[in-house]
Amino acid sequence: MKQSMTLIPTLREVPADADTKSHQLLLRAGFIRQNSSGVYSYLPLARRVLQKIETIIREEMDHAGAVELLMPALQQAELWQESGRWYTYGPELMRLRDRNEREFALGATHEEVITSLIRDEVKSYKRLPLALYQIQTKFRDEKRPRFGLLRGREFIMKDAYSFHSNAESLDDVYQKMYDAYSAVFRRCSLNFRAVIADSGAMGGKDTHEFMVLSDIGEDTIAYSDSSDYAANVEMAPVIASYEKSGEVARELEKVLTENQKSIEEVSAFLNTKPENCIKSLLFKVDEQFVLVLVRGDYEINDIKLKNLFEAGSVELASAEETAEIAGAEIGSVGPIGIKDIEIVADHSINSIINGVCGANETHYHYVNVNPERDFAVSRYEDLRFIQEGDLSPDGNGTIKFAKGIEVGHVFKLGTRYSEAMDASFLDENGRSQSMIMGCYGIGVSRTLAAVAEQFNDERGLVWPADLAPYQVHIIPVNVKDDLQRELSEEIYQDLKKAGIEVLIDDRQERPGVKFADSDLIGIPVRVTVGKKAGEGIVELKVRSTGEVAEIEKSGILSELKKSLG
Ligand code: 9G3
Repeated sequence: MKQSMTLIPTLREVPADADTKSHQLLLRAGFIRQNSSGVYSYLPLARRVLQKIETIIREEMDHAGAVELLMPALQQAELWQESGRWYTYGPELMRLRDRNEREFALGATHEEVITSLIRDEVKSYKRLPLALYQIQTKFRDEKRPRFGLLRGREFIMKDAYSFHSNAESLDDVYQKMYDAYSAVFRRCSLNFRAVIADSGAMGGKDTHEFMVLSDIGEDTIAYSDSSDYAANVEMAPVIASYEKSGEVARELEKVLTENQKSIEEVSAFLNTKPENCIKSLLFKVDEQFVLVLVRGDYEINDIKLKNLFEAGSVELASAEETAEIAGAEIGSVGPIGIKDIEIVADHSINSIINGVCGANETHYHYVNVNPERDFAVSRYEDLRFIQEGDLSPDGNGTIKFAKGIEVGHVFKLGTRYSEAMDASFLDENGRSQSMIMGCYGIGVSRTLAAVAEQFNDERGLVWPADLAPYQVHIIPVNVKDDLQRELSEEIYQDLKKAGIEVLIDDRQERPGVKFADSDLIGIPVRVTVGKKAGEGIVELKVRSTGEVAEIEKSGILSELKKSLG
């Protein structure tokens, strides 16, 4: 490809609103341009990288036994009403009306569409298992699009769905997809971990997220420093034993704690420690209020709370609701004297003797609080966030945290959609059963950004050979010089004939501009045709290592095969 014929609008300056390295570089190197918030055009270089990522995904999906189809982005509301999600999703689901005022959603995901397709076409267990995938644009009206392609409102996803007559078959395909995802991200040269995740609103049980380790990741991974245990911090279980101090229980006492609200303030004021305090927070779980207790040095994990109650929504009670129910402001709430509200506690409460808690009276706390003596708890559960230094849930080593970018997510869905939408089959005994489903997603455009985030240096992008938009970048230093222009053209033709993807910078630009652009774009190998063109000598430079070598024209191909691996 001649650079004078394509569109690579590089920028000198760093765009002000670009908030991460990959976003800055993809803009500056002329890979993407923003159309509106969270909506981008993929310019020719980005399109070529996407194509390579998609090819890797197709190869691994096909190898896993999945078959590609393409579903509509325009999805009739009736399908989402059948699954119930028309009513549970808010403004994030983009909706529109057609010319006849009929309601549609722009596809945020395709469980409803694929289930409605399969329920019409598959009736017998003999046709199962079936695994179908597509690579398609998704729409989600994110409240805060950011980080360029990492969190967009329109993005490219590979989404796959599998249908089974029994759980073993789902387990088999789930494992095949899990292995396929590992292969995809390995072939994309990404530093990733498969982590145990929370299935959230998707229902079902097993689910794993594929996380690319990155400081700008929005998810926190809890991983063991001595085993391959890794989980999304939202769901990592806590296996902790809380030793009780041997002290004798003292008499309960109410004390004035004027304007002391936070655990830190109260414990300091009362000359004790946060781990001796009972943090009490009122939550609204679906429509009922629940008082949740956790030791003062820990945080309540609202995802665990939601899963415990199998709730649709969990949120902190407002200050007004708290005042009305506990008769005090949020910093003075406690379990003693609370009426008609269920009280659940994290196991960590068990270690407290002569502790501190809110007195349900603003500016007052109790000291010498002893659980079970001074208040009853309906259930002790694992309700806290795991912390660094905790024992790893697999018993091996201790937990450390890392930030991750979620690039893939695999789910065992069970019959959540097939029951809601009546996708059933006749089993070998002629009995009608709901199909068992799995679903599997890869953020394709997000993967491109994750690669850009992982592979760059101070001069620009540094694409891994298998994903680069081109393999070789030919730079004639001065296109007005006949020798340089002709030799560059000759090498360009030779490489194309040899099946190498080559970009030639045939623009009439100063050498400095060409080299800066070439570093920015990040093509793995550069061939510079300069002063020694007359002797048939060119310079080869490997972008990732900076290694340079002078090569005879005749030796270029063999050299390139080495550099490109
Ligand atoms: C929506 C909106 C946002 C959503 C969803 C639905 C996330 C939604 C979860 C999934 C589950 C799997 C198939 C591929 C793999 C992931 N955000 N999810 O369902 F309407 Cl607005 O997408 N879907």
